[in-house]
Amino acid sequence: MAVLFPAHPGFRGPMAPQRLECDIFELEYEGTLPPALEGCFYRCGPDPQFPPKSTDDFFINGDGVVSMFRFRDGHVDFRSRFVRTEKFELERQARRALFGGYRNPFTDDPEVHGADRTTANTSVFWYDGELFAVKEDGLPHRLDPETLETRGKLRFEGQRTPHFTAHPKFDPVSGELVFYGTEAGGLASSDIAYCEADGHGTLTHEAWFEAPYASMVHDFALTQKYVIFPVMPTVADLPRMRKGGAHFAWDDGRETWLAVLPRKGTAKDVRYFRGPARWSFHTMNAFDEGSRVHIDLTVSEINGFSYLPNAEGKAWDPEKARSYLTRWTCDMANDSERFVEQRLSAMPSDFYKCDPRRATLPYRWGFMAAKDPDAPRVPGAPDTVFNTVAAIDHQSGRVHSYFVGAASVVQEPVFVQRSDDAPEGDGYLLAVVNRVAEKRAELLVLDTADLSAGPVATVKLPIPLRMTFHGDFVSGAQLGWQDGKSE
Ligand code: V55
Ligand code: FE
Repeated sequence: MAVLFPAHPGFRGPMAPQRLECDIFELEYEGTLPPALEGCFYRCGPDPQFPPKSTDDFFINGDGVVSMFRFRDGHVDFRSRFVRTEKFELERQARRALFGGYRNPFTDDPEVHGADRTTANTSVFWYDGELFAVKEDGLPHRLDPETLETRGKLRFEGQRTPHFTAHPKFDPVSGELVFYGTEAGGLASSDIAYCEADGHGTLTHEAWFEAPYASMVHDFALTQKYVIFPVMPTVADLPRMRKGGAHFAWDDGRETWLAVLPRKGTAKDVRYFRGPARWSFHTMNAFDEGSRVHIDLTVSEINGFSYLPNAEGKAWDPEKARSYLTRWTCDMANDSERFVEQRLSAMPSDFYKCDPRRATLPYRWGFMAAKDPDAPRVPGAPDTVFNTVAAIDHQSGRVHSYFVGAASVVQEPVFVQRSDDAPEGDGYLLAVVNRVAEKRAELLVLDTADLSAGPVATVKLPIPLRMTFHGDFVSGAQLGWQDGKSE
């Protein structure tokens, strides 16, 4: 008998499972740590606790790991912990994988039937003084912001949806949290539950509507007046799942449907705008301009995940899978049933952020991980990895960027404002970079005032950090730290 992860590249080289739970105190760093960074930078990503039941398992099915860079009084400490989901605890007891393929309960061992399968592996967010890790097929798991211990799940009183998006939005004007659950009515159902909560733990709105088909709605868009759910042809199918097949397949025979609802609207208010088959993982921001609703998001012609099957068995085309910052516009005043599409940047990009103070509002600055297509491939890494941190100035259309170096892969950059009253977009970007050949990672601190100048500080890790999806910065003030009292 052997205990081995699959031999394919998704589990080897830079993608090798790490299963890292560790504390590293007093990380090395070069440069100057700006005072704005007093606080914690959290990230969430998948890492399989055990070799999967199937050798063709893929990356997004890994167990959730949350890592933390803790900046305090000029010191940086690192910590990482698995999220103690029900799946994690059951498998740890058994010392092997009990749950099968990505979001397919029919591939699980019978003994775990009915257990919570979510891995909480996609993103972290801070809400009402608490830290949460979440994946879109379950509820957020509450984490202690210092120890990263798991402390139960978030379910609002009266909440009906059992699922919670990994991309909740915060309305900076009202302080509301806006989220949704897909497949809310059960596996492969087309029910979307649209929810709003106030800033202090009370659910204020939950409206279910039926989308034109059951699809992965990984992110959505929010303005002051509207909420928009992009239904795109990454389609869920129950009969396929029952046969042990994939939860989702790409089916470009279908159109893209944008479900637009007025804020706090219900099923009767849904208006659809259609367009050609498109895929988007992430939204940068959205806003109202008169009767028009603009949605800025990354758009590709097919799903970016090479390992999702094609409904018609077509081969995955990496060119069509490249995604670009794009603006979709819906005009609520005319009776068109189509949305208008405009590409905003020629550089492939994803993993977007905006200044949270301008979310839902007209805005100037957007931040992203981008790809300089002329840089040499990173050996062993997928071709889709990013090598550049970039900011777009929507006023001029100009993109400012910093190439992170050869044989290096950059993860999602996270924005930290220089101060509470700093102008929009003025501050820092925190980005984890893997130096693949050297098998170690760095955290770059870039100043948005001059991105191309390179990092103002570089924090060094003695190990690589497996690819993560999304992160968030939580300030010392939010964490309740007392000024000048180091621990
Ligand atoms: C994404 C990630 C997921 C997932 C579905 O960023 C989509 C895209 C980490 O898990 O389950
Ligand atoms: Fe995401």
